[in-house]
Amino acid sequence: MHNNIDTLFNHLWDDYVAITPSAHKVHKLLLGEESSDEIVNDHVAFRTFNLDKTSLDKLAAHFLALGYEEKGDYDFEAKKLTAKHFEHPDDTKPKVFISELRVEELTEQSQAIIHKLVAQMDADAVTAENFLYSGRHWEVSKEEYDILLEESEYAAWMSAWGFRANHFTVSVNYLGQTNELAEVNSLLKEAGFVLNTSGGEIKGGPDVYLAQSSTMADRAEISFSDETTAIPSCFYEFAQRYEMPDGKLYKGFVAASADKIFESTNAK
Ligand code: OOG
Ligand code: NI
Repeated sequence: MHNNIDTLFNHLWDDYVAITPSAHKVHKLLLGEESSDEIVNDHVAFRTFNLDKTSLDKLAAHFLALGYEEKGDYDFEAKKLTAKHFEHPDDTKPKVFISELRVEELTEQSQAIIHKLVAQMDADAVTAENFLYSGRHWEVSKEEYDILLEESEYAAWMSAWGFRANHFTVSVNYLGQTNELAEVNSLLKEAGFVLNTSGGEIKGGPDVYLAQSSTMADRAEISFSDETTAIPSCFYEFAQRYEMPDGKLYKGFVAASADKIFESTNAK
């Protein structure tokens, strides 16, 4: 486990940009060349399988040890996912969103593949300091990836990329250039980025105190056991939070919006 939050997020970021080169370009675009401002991170998201060795709670333990607290839970019935979000008492620290695939709800064939992959992982790996950015702990073939992909894009993504930040999220509230998500989206599109349009370019809005958008994932090369090929890697998200009636910014997530954000790793 890490003993320093900022060091952990720096490692997560380095691992993430290595397979998400557009993240650097997004930073440049939103900060402008001259600016010395920094991007504030709204949240970082992780994915996993709900098996003993890899459960959401095992990932969450890394954040609980750093003072994070569990705040909300979410269910995505059709995608067979359960999720929780975590906040730190110091609210300059990014929130954390962790989901897990309910493996037992998949077909026998997909379950067998996932069990075979996770069986290759050392049970102690999950507590290692670098676990949250350690990637995949197994060999997987393109054929297995394709079988999973037919049933669950999430399962396929996990089988290929393993444990790492799935996305970082720009806090639009703290941008210098504009604080409107629609304007951020325009800038992104003018610069040629492809946005996730599932459920509309902007998911949510002032009525649910959270508006979100995201790029479609970059593509990066992955070494399968039988071939090397490019598949969707990670994406970048943008979040604008609104004040609740008590005057405080909403800190939770919105299941209906999240359901669509997951689709940012679909093949375009
Ligand atoms: C997480 C999708 C949900 C959000 O901000 O609602 C999400 C994922 O794609 O793993 O990040
Ligand atoms: Ni997110």
